[in-house]
Amino acid sequence: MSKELLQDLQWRGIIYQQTDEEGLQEQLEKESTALYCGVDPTADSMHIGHLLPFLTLRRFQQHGHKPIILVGGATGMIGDPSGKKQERQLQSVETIQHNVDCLKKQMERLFSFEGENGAIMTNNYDWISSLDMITFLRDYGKHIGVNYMLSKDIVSSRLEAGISYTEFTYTILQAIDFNHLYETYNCKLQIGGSDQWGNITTGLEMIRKLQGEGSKAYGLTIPLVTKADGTKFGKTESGAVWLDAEKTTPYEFYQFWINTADLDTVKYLKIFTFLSREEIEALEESLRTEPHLRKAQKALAEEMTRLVHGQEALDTAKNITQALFSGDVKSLTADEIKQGFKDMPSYQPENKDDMLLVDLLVNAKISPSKRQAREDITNGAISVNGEKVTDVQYMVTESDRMDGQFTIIRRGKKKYTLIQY
Ligand code: 485
Repeated sequence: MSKELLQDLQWRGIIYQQTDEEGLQEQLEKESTALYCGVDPTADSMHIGHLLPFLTLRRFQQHGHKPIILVGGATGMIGDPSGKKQERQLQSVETIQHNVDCLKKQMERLFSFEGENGAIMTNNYDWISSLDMITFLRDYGKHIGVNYMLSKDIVSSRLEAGISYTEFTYTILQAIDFNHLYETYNCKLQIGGSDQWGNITTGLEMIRKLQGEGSKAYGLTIPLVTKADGTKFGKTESGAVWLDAEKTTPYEFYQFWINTADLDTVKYLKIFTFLSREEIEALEESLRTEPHLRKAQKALAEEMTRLVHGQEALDTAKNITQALFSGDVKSLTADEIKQGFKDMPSYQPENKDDMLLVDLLVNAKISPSKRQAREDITNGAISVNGEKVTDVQYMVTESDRMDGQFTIIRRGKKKYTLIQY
């Protein structure tokens, strides 16, 4: 069973580095194994960059292993120097606590906590905050050599720019976590992004020292997600792609995935979705023989939106996409309009008076001049709430307001503007 799991992870391209490939294979075949991945509460939401290690935890869970999710209430107060060129700004205790609560809620949606191998949620504040200085130095610090720490890429790459004693110590805290979870849940494996290799191996060192040479634990890292065009994955013009629907609406989330380049789509289907090898290979074939249908991108966007936001939000996102594409926007609800038009041009008239469409087009900067506005109308380039208007005397009135507050103007095929009263 677990042979299949590791083979599947290999096929999907989810494995970057492993500390002991054969040992781990044996361990996973032998018994249901507890494994963990941690995240620090640096923000009140995860973004899609965080998703991959946690989806990987879920793949282990599907194969009978036990996932432990760790939210770093303590480590978040220190700041992981991994991958950071500069010292981090400390966050307030209140902010960190708020972020911990938000991240926990997001995790609850991603995992099943029921049954024998149900997920476990932990917070390292529970065991690290009560550690006193003397115990820290005698029981843990003593086992990790400074030379060993200095030799890690993370630290050596920061020596020139500078690194505080605080951030330098971070890796020991994460090592204490691994040892704690090893003792408490018999947790034998830690996974994380490739930047976590140093922290994971420090944990293995700590376990070896504290649990004896006979102890066995493993580390596995996941590659950084790349894009074929060389730009950074997970960013749009408006910033990171968040899992929180308030920050990135399900419609924007859906759009992000559906706009995946052909060259990246199969890779993302493999690493992010739970579609089977057969399903993904069929989509790959479709991408090759009928790319204009964008079946693979659609499947990717549907799977990811359903996974993170649920079926209902996916239906809404598809509805908005379809309406904006066909121009038939009349059926949209107020919530759908808000989501769909979040990043589109909008205009707020000074008052709610009736207005000549020509004037509205100019005021909202949809047409550059009155003359052009009249021309646009007579040419049939303008529609109001999805209906073409060709009368230059057309008055925009209360009856043109959807839900009493929105008028949607379209110029040409794609250029939408939202008039908000
Ligand atoms: O015991 C642990 C305590 C904290 C952490 C892990 C184990 C968090 C870790 N040090 C960290 O900083 N992770 C990043 C974060 O929190 O944003 C990212 C990693 C990325 C991937 C992701 O978390 O940079 O590679 O592991 C889940």
